[in-house]
Amino acid sequence: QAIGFMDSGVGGLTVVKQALKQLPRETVIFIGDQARLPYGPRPSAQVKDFSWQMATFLLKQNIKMLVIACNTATAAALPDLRAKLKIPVIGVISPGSRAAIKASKNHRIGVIATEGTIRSNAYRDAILAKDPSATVISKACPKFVPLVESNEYRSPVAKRVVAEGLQDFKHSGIDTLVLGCTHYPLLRPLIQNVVGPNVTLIDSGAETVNGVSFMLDYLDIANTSSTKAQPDHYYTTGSATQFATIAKDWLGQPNFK
Ligand code: DGN
Repeated sequence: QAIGFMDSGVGGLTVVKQALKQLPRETVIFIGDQARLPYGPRPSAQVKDFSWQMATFLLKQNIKMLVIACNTATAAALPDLRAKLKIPVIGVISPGSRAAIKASKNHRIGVIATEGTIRSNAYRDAILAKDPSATVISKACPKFVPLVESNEYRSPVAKRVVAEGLQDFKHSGIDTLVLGCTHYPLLRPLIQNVVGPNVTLIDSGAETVNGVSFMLDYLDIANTSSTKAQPDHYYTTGSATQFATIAKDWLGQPNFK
């Protein structure tokens, strides 16, 4: 049985990349809802609806675990999906918050994400629940996702947009910045360049996959044979060509269907 990953677009591939590295025997089935992207500005009820539709699609492929590889969908739909599904459901916000608290020495943590995630206060609440002494400085960066989806994430335009988006953090004193949208790790070099080398960037993907690995062991559902039980599959509701270009660049050469 496979592990299902879902995102509004290609961002979830940053989580898949970690899964391919850390869990090479597990089969990945991924869906990106590029036709209806971005999720960030949409009302939470609609994101919940779309998330349910993607989860239903993945369930039909007989997945054993669902990873919501999208912060916006995690903020809007995690409790709902957990209540409705019989398989374990893992989101990216708790793991990202945990990693940020672990990394921060001065308890000043920045969070960048979509409008939907920032509006939900999910990161602030999760960080403060684990570290009440933390100061959380949040900023929505709605211009970042389109840069990634249009495959412009290394362009001079991206450099300018990222610099403008992160202005607020210049004198904020943060030592840790959460990339609270799964698209943002593709902009990582540009983001690091703006905030400087002393700020630790948190990519919740790696931490989320640690959680997936733990759950697989804990529930005794890891694939124990030496190879994948079936090939990985990647689906998009949008343009397969556009998806494939970014996926190839980011992941290497996955099998597409
Ligand atoms: N990748 C999604 C996230 O982590 O929030 C959001 C992208 C979007 O739809 N704006």
